Amino acid sequence: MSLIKDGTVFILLCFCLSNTMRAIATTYQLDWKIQYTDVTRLCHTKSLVSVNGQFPGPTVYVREGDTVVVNVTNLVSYNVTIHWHGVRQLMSAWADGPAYITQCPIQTGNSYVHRFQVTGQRGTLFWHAHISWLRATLYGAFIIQPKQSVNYPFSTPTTDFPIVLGEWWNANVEDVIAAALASGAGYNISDALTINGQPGDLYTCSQGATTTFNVTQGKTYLLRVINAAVNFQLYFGVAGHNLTVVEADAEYTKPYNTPYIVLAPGQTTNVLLTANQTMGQYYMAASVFSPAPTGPVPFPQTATTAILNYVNSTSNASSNTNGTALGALPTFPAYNDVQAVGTFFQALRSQSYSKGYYYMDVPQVVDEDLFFTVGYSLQPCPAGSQCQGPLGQRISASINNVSFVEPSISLLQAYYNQINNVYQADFPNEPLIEFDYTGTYAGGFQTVLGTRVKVLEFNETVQIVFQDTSLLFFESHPIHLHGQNFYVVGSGLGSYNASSDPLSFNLNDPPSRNTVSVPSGGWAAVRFRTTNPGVWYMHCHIDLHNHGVCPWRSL
Ligand SMILES: *[C@@H]1O[C@H](CO)[C@@H](O)[C@H](O)[C@H]1NC(C)=O
Ligand SMILES: *[C@@H]1O[C@H](CO)[C@@H](O)[C@H](O)[C@H]1NC(C)=O
Ligand SMILES: *[C@@H]1O[C@H](CO)[C@@H](O)[C@H](O)[C@H]1NC(C)=O
Ligand SMILES: *[C@@H]1O[C@H](CO)[C@@H](O)[C@H](O)[C@H]1NC(C)=O
Ligand SMILES: *[C@@H]1O[C@H](CO)[C@@H](O)[C@H](O)[C@H]1NC(C)=O
Ligand SMILES: *[C@@H]1O[C@H](CO)[C@@H](O)[C@H](O)[C@H]1NC(C)=O
Ligand SMILES: *[C@@H]1O[C@H](CO)[C@@H](O)[C@H](O)[C@H]1NC(C)=O
Ligand SMILES: *[C@@H]1O[C@H](CO)[C@@H](O)[C@H](O)[C@H]1NC(C)=O
Ligand SMILES: *[C@@H]1O[C@H](CO)[C@@H](O)[C@H](O)[C@H]1NC(C)=O
Ligand SMILES: *[C@@H]1O[C@H](CO)[C@@H](O)[C@H](O)[C@H]1NC(C)=O
Ligand SMILES: *[C@@H]1O[C@H](CO)[C@@H](O)[C@H](O)[C@H]1NC(C)=O
Ligand SMILES: *[C@@H]1O[C@H](CO)[C@@H](O)[C@H](O)[C@H]1NC(C)=O
Ligand SMILES: [Cu+2]
Repeated sequence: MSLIKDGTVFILLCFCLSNTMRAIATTYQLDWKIQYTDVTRLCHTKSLVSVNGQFPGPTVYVREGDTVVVNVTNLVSYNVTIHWHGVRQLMSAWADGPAYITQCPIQTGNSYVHRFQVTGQRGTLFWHAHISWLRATLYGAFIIQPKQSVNYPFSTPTTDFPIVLGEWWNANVEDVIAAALASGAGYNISDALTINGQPGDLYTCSQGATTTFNVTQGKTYLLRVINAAVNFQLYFGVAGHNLTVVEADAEYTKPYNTPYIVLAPGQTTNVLLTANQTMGQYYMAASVFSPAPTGPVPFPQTATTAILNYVNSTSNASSNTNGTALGALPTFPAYNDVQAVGTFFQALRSQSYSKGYYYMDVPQVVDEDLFFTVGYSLQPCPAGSQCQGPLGQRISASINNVSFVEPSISLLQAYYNQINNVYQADFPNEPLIEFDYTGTYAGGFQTVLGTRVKVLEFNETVQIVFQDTSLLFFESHPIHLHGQNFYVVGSGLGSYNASSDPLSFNLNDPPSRNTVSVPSGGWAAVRFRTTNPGVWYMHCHIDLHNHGVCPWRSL
């Protein structure tokens, strides 16, 4: 079966590719065994795919400038790869990890050594599997501390808490996606959302195990929030407390005070929390933002929770449930509040930090001007199968009407060794057929299948406008770029207007991100300079749109 995805791939030409390292600070040597381990949630025990038997996987702490060497050995029956999400992989494309883009999958019994230097970034990222749906259980935090000589651009917090948001299926996730692909029927949504692997108090069989974070009254904490969910954008907040956003996707932001944050899958956000409320226990929670406007959409309805627990360090007594707030959840906008989510994302601003190591390079002039429609489409049923999507077909996803077909060897290998007929370097710069992208659509729903890449020269400035389309229905697609961040210079609802919208672009202090949440029924514009030679995948981080067809929701 061919895999039909909404991704494309950039190839940056320059120098020769190399995976050798520059001057070494500390080198971390990690030995990761991909193995089965039994885990019980919601009173269901299953054997899941883990790193070294840990679920969620290990948190990797490094410092900017460090070198990381990870020997990944596959001891399970699935093909596996591991991706370092948001890590720039400067001159180390071979270590990036997406299957069939920069490497062939690691087959059972084999090992693959990732070697890369963490350079020019600091903050919270994560790692996850990058093949099929294995990242549902193969994920963990990747935390880059600033260089020893450099302070945060905010008061140093008392301590930090990685808060990794995820999804739990009682079933084997590979069976879930395989069933969806084989039948063409809808996929089974997850049974729970999780915080650090735990569903929390609102889910059955989960109360005793709810993640608890102890705090001391008056102190300030850094919450490193990571959306490692497979298919959903999430709201996150803490009852009775405001959050101050200070970093997103491992780039500092200007401090932004807000009662809640929003993260697309693939996004990370650091927030400061001051524990200055009455002694007690307070729920932190995450719940789904899903803007599809065509009626109720399937998503986990119950919020995942963890507990912020004020502890009296004098008496060592936990405040337990006597606090006033336990029971109250943080307040979020409606599950489909596109406006509120847009307001949140648009409020983020880069923090230019002038202590000699951080610079901003927002392209003021554009060499490559690209316009990419992102959206749903349909594919015929595979021969002999029954599809239950719209018009008796199956839903797929595409960019500029091209659905990405996985090659059989990695594109980086094909590029590096000049192997022909693996990909075509003709990805369209704009849709071949112009239409009213957010208006009524009367054309065909099928796409062009292909392994088509866009080739960019080194040190070019690139603008990409991502335009959601009305094909089938609107969606907020989180588009993720490997290899480097981009600046999100603008966004809006409706169809992008190339003459009026650029006038309101923020070319001064836009946030630098690796994943942009394209507004549902709207557009987002990003700019970047091509700084990193390699082959870099760009795709929607809703895995359903990045794995084969997605024949879910019928209309
Ligand atoms: C990686 O780990 C495997 C399994 O333990 C081992 O056989 C292999 O030699 C290791 N590779 C390197 C380069 O250390
Ligand atoms: C695993 O990867 C190998 C090498 O790319 C490929 O030949 C094989 O078909 C893959 N297996 C599955 C189950 O996808
Ligand atoms: C999906 O859910 C249905 C209904 O609960 C169940 O019968 C089926 O076994 C599930 N499929 C998988 C692959 O978990
Ligand atoms: C949160 O911030 C809002 C707006 O600045 C303010 O009105 C509110 O009192 C704050 N809440 C807390 C708990 O600090
Ligand atoms: C708690 O701390 C926040 C952030 O510093 C501040 O905005 C808020 O006013 C404080 N609230 C109280 C009750 O002190
Ligand atoms: C902590 O416990 C001590 C001893 O019981 C008590 O005197 C103090 O008031 C408590 N502090 C807070 C903030 O509750
Ligand atoms: C509180 O716990 C700490 C660490 O366990 C211990 O050193 C300290 O003596 C305890 N204080 C009290 C008042 O029990
Ligand atoms: C939090 O504090 C309570 C009470 O002191 C203690 O029993 C518990 O082990 C602590 N939990 C964590 C995660 O540190
Ligand atoms: C909490 O309240 C219960 C019932 O009012 C009481 O028995 C218990 O001692 C209280 N615990 C604390 C730590 O104050
Ligand atoms: C996509 O391409 C197919 C095949 O050429 C065509 O039928 C369809 O109309 C195109 N759709 C769009 C939205 O351009
Ligand atoms: C990239 O281009 C800019 C502007 O043209 C130039 O200043 C800079 O030196 C170039 N950088 C490299 C690495 O070539
Ligand atoms: C785009 O904006 C310009 C300038 O405001 C306006 O004249 C034009 O009609 C707009 N185009 C569309 C398609 O709305
Ligand atoms: Cu998508």
